[in-house]
Amino acid sequence: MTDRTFAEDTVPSAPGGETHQTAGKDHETLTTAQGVAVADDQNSLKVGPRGPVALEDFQLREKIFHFDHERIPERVVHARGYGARGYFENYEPLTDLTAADPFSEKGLKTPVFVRFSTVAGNKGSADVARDVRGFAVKFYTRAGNWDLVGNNIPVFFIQDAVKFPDLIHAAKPEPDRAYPQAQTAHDNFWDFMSLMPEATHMALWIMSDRTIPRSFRFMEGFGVHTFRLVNAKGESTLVKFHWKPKQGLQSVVWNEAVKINGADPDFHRRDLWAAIEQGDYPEWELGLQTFTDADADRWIEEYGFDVLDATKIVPEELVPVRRVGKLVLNERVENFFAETEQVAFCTQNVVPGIDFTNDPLLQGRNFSYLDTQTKRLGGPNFTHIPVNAPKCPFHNFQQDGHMAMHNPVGRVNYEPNSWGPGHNPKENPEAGYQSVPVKESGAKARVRSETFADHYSQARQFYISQTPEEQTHIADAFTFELSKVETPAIRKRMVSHLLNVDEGLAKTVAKQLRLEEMPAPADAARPTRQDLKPSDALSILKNGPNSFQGRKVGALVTDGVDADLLAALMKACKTEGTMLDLIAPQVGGVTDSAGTHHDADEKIDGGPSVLYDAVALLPSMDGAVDLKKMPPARDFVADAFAHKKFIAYAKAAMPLLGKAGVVPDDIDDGCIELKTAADAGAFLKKCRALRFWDRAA
Ligand code: HDE
Repeated sequence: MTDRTFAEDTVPSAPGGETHQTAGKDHETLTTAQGVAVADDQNSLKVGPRGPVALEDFQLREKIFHFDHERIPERVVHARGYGARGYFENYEPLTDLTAADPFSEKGLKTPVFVRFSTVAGNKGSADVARDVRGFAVKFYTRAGNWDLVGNNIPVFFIQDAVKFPDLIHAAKPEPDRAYPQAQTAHDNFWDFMSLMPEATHMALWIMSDRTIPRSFRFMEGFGVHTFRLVNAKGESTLVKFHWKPKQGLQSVVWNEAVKINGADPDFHRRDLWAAIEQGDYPEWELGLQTFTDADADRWIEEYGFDVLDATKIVPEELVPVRRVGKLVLNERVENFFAETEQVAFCTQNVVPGIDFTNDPLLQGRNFSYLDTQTKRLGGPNFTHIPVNAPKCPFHNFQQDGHMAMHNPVGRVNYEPNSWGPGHNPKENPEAGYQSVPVKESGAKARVRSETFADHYSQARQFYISQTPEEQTHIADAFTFELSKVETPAIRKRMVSHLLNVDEGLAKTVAKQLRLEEMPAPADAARPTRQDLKPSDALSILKNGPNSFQGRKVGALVTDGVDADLLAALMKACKTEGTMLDLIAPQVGGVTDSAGTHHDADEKIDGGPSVLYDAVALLPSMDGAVDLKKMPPARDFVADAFAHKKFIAYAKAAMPLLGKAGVVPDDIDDGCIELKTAADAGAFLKKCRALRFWDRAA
């Protein structure tokens, strides 16, 4: 062995030229899976240095065999996801409503694992695809695991689980051509949607900015179905679950989403990782809408929706959301595969105090999740994997199967038995799970309840609850997606449904598609109600944070950047709780006007403005001349302006702004000149509005 030096590192090297790092005081000895120490991990066992590899090389075979088996089937839906650990803290005992353990005591902290996901894309697809986001929470309660497997949208596409395979087949890449990936903008999807009027409400939600969230941290979550809470006396209340982000709601705009996916396909996972690493722990409040069976029956008459129909919401104006506790994500996973990939959520995982309703979608899910985990994780013992195992004591006679980690100890593995105590669990009528004794009767039939037949009223209510900008985004999203549909009849059919939602929306989409003639409105099973009032809770922009905390500013800097302005911006960002990235022509950084060196976080090509919530342009005069010649620098400015971001600029940046198409006449109240250090604080205050929506298109 001889030592070779690579920059500042010295590495032992063999005559064949390969490097060998060896165990010593800082590093333990590498072993095989059987625990046998490995002497050389660089070379397979050969007959002579240039000879064949010996089959007896168990070390090589074991290593490659294990590698060959590294993948497990990806989830059939929600394949791309990102998880974190945390806790749920209960505000007040809710024992009048439910016996569920997490709600039993004031201040009780229940550990949780949360996995966010997209639905349609494969495991390696981009984060900011237009898609529903999964919001799945596993509560490790003292009474067993409770999984609340929700989405970031409170309604779903279909009313009956039997249509789920069709929905997903239609959304995923088309089977002959195997594209498009992670996109609903294709014929099969809109063909299906336009033949399923029950999906219209969901169509409005997925064409809204809800499906292009700025981050997992800035989106809501919903249990979607109506569940039951049950107290110790066996009295039950119907409930809808909501997660409200303490950080406020925020989405990106579509043109940004398209560019983010190229610049940083891991935008959302990187954001969650960074927030937790920096100690800026994301939080959500759990909200409950509780109501009685009598309320639910009355709403069928009054408003025409059935709480068992997952394509409907219970408007917050009808039943306010009561905030009962908070979810805090404060620990990233140690290993992505062990936790995020292997976590197995099952809707049927409930604990005493929580029960199901007859929502046919929920009932179907209760079969699907257990079934899919068995396939994905290779057998029935996936509950033995640490991320899935309860954190409370558990005892049963389940045994054997692939990878069994907990087998019965001792002689007894059946019940009843006549053996004494010790590894001999028995049923417990007091603590055991009791189903609510709801009376059920009826003729067996494959039938859809007529109370599910209103397909358009709540879709209209959603649309009229949006701000004008949000309505424009919805129309543009329909236009984009339907423009990717090759079959004109499908475009037309979809517009026929939009006519039942809002005539203005349908007309805009038809015009933007350049439809030759307007179709007649789709024949509706029930007429659209015009009397449902707008609900502010349904809009993102009406629920903004009025804070810039947890957001990110990108500052474009060059050598000679004004040291005072940069220092002021750094200080203002810190005060506001905002992250700041320095973007420079070279990753090695810049020297400011006072001669201080600053490392760059990104080279300009790798840090486009779409990755930031607001930007600052702080070149020196000479620097601006250089930046003007760089297309990525021009895009940085032009995109930030087009995406209605707040822009802080030093006077020296004017030529760059001009070259990017932002002429002095365009400078509006969303563009803030940093003349003195004091202006940095004013800029960040403005940023609390997140975007300057008044900017002319
Ligand atoms: Fe899922 N869904 N789903 N789903 N779902 C899965 O389970 C299914 C539905 C949701 O991060 C699968 O572990 C059926 C509604 C989330 O691991 C599978 C139906 C809602 C996740 C499955 C639905 C969801 C899944 C695939 C119609 C919102 C990811 C892999 C009856 C309330 C969980 C897996 C994670 C995952 C089936 C509808 C949310 C195949 C049959 C409605 C967040 O079991």
